[in-house]
Amino acid sequence: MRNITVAAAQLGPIQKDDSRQAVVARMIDLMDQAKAQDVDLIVYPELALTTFFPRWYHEDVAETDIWFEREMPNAATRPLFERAIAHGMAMNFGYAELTPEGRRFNTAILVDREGQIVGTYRKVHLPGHGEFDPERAFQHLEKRYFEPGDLGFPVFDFLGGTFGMCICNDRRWPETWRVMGLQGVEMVVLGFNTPSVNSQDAEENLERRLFHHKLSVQAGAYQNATWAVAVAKAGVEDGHPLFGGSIIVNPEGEIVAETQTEDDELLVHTCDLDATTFGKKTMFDFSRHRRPEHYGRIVAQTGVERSPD
Ligand code: CDT
Repeated sequence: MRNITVAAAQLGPIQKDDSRQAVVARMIDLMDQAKAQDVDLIVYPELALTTFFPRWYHEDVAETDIWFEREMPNAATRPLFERAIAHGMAMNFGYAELTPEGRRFNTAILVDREGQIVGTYRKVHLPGHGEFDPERAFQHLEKRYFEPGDLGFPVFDFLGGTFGMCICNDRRWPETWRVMGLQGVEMVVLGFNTPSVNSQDAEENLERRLFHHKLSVQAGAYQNATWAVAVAKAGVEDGHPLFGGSIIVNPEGEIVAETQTEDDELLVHTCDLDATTFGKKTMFDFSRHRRPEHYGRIVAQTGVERSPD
């Protein structure tokens, strides 16, 4: 057995005026609760340090600089790193990254028990739009404020296993999971901020939106025989609701733990990384069963085409 006790540290809403310091204090509180349950790895949401700012339109992208981190750790997040080191706890969280070259990414990091950043991931599948869209009930401007990630989907030797990351909308794309599956991933950690309503379809209900979220994570876990830990930022942020539904999913695709609120809430589960072996050696033994000679379209085209193979 290779047991890892993991905590999904769901965050409730973060308002526009909430300071980084106040958010980090909430994250530390969840970390202390996790320590009391002997957690090895704590996973926080996408853009964990701020409100989900891509809902706000700015003509001048530079006006969003206040939501970005220029270095990590920094003055605001150092207390989080220090507490993690004191607890000997590894962590994962997302934030808006502004590089020294002025590039902007929606980023997540894996931090080891000694507080070292050992893995960086930059969100590849940016949802939404790049210009103000008057047709939508609210904006989702990730394509305006971020570049698509430039690091692919790497996996990392971490806590005695093989770990990967993705962020929010990435979970809906089977390519995300398979690229990590092909590297033998054993646990995928991801954070999300998902609106409870569809800005382009007021009829779509929350039940269906949660179904699509769970369907995506459960399918990704099952089809790649990996654990998955999906963590929400939830609740009403500046009048805009985000759903909860943080889940831990086993390599059979079954939900083994799920949050019940839209507030700060901790889910803890002990995951045996060896539980990934059965699926990887049988149904999803890729080396025996995959037929890549028939998958060329997956990398050759983006949109739908009926041209001959
Ligand atoms: N943050 C994020 O990626 N949210 C998306 C919703 C996009 S709606 C335009 C998601 O896939 O949950």
